[in-house]
Amino acid sequence: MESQAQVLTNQEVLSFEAFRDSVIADYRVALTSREVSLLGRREVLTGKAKFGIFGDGKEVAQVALAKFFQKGDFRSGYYRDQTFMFALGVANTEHYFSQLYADVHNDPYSGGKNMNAHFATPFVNEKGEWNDLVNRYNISADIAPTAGQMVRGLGMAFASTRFRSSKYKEQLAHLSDNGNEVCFCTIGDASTSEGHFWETVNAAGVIQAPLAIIVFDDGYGISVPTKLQTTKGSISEALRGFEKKEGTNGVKIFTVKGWDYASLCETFEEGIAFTRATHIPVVFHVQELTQPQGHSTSGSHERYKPAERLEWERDWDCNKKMREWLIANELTTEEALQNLESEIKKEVREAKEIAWEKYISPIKEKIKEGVAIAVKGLDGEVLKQTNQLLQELVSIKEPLKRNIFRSLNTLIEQMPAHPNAQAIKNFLSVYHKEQQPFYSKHLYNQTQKSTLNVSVVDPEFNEESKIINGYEVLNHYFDKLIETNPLVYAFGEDLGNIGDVNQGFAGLQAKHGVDRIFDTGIREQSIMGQAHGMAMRGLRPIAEIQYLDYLLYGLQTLSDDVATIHYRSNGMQSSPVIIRTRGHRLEGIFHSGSPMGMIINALRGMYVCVPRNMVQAVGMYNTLLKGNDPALLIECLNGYRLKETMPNNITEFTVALGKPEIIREGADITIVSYGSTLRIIQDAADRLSTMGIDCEIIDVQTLLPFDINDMIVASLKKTNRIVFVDEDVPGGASAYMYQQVIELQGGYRWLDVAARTISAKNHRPAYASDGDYFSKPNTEDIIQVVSEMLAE
Ligand SMILES: Cc1ncc(C[n+]2csc(CCOP(=O)(O)OP(=O)(O)O)c2C)c(N)n1
Ligand SMILES: [Mg+2]
Repeated sequence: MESQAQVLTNQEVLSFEAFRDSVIADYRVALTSREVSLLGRREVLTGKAKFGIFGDGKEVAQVALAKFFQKGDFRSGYYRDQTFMFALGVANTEHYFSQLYADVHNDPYSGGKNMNAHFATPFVNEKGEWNDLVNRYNISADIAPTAGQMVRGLGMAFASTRFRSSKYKEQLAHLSDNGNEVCFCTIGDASTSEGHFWETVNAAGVIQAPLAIIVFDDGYGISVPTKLQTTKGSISEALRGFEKKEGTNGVKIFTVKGWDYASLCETFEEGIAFTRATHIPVVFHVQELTQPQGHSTSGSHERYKPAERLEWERDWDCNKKMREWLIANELTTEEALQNLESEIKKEVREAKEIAWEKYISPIKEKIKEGVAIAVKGLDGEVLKQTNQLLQELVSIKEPLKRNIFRSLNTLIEQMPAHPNAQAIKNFLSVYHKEQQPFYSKHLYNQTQKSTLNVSVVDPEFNEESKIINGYEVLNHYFDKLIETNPLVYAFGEDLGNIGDVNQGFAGLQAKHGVDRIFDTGIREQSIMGQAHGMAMRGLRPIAEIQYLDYLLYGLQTLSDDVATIHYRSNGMQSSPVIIRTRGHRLEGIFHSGSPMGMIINALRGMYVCVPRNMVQAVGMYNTLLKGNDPALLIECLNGYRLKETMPNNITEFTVALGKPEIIREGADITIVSYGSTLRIIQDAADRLSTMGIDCEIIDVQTLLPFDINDMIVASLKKTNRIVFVDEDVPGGASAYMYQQVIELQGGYRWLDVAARTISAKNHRPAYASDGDYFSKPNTEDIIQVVSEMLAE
């Protein structure tokens, strides 16, 4: 759709008419957006939609801002940005209402999955490949957790710096125009209290990326006023120490009143052009905004805003101020404005009605269809009873799909001998099968770029294959990878200069440059966001969390944003980040955790790889880089100095995800595990074999996905005994593996004795080797449990 906002370049000599027309066009968008907010709220309060959050009070600032958003730019914003979206023409009122109604067919931003005013545009096509992002407005899919968008915005802005310095510009021409793209990152005043905001501003000040942060300050975060949120009651004041000075890095700060159209245009024009050219980040503190209808449909602001504040908000409403300014400057007349206002009211109402009809008609049709099936061929008492039971369904004014399932199922429950029972069941089953995918699809990539489609290439070895330390395998691999794949960037704490704490990248920054391999500050949340934003723009970052224990700092971004990006954008956006970390076994409470249950439960939407050694890890990196899904890969901390044979085809061989490997064959019991614990199990198996017990050991290799071909149950059929072992707490990932095999794979049918889990104790591991022995599963624990199972 063509933009309604036009960038006025300096060279253009604008006639008065052209200027006036563009101002009136902006005012039209502001009015339209206000009308959408007013009607939207009413739709929720009358029960046609579930919840609503609107952009009223921010309209004028956003039409001004949209003028400077160019094709190729990115937005990482929040739920108040509807006017900005309307001004760009990438959202329209009908679609807005479709999303408000959660219409899976007609919400173009999330396919009915996200709340209203959570926008997105397609970054990838139906084949899963990146679109030409240079010639379109790029709106990254919104999330509701406040300030979560900051770290993603940092990453998208940072990507511009890499594109600008890349040696492979021609190859990347569809992704960037020499790094000229600015990332617009909007946020509410109160959300600047979050750590994400400060981490992002600090990181942007250090790395110098074209990030434009726009703080929309309406004085409140729901009911809590600015003075309880922000030091000195002003975010621009609080940020002064970050300000760039002559000879320093930092950010440039602007303040502007949110009702002053002319100043807003001037300020945004200057600031956006500045960051685009220099890559120095900018912060706009847009002050004196209002919330005409309060925060959301969940409450009313009369409850907490003083009467004087409410009166001030009415007087300083941005649309009202712009209207006054238009008249004062003789850009239009009262009469023309009144005509415009009623025209817009009509337009918005019509668009809303179209959206509602599109949403509700198919549901009403289904009700008709279901009722027709239920009453077909009936008469007399049965017909009467059926009609009575379906009365409620047909009289619902705004029916939901779930009403159909409830009513028709109730009918069958109450009249089990109903002549049409089977036909009703068939109808419901078909309808359910048709509808479920709308709510569940695109959790992972379903195109040919799915990581599960990557073909298997076996590792090649010959007499000349080197036997070297695990970390050296990684080091050789990363060296070749950076050389051969221009999209790959590696970064994290201590990863650049010293080449990571276990030397996987040792010497590689010196060889390949600080552009490709670099250090970051200690800021896990924004390292995750930095990688995520880069990956969304088509790069292939490998970002480090130094130790698994510190993944918690980045987990919010991974769980809320990375893991949901493909799902919530309904398959229109992908973020194939690789998060690299190491863990499971070192020492003490904060250096040896293995919180795998937490991780796999938080990260549905990502893949989780747990390789037992560095060669397997390399095979998994190769697989991940060929697909477009995000993943976490946990290397074994105690494996870097163990000897391994390095495959000759180090950058080609792959390890398929979801395919366990039998690493020791045996007949008496199946022991299922992953990662470092396998070494303890192998030790136990050796000792058990001297006792005449023959163990089969299975490495699951990846927890997400888990054993997609039911290999483990095949082993259980042979041994009839199974135990799941890991270093997580009881009920953690061992319970997950148990559920997968015993319940989902139907393993319970093949058990001679009850299946067991062996895990760590209920607490974090105590310090030093004996702390480890008494906290985590050890060889003796395994020998004892397995012997007991064999004796039963
Ligand atoms: C992490 C998180 N905490 C709390 C909330 C609930 N919440 C939603 S909006 C909001 C207030 C945000 O205020 P502000 O940033 O000023 O934006 P405004 O809504 O005023 O534009 C809160 C507390 C949330 N969505 N996410
Ligand atoms: Mg606010």
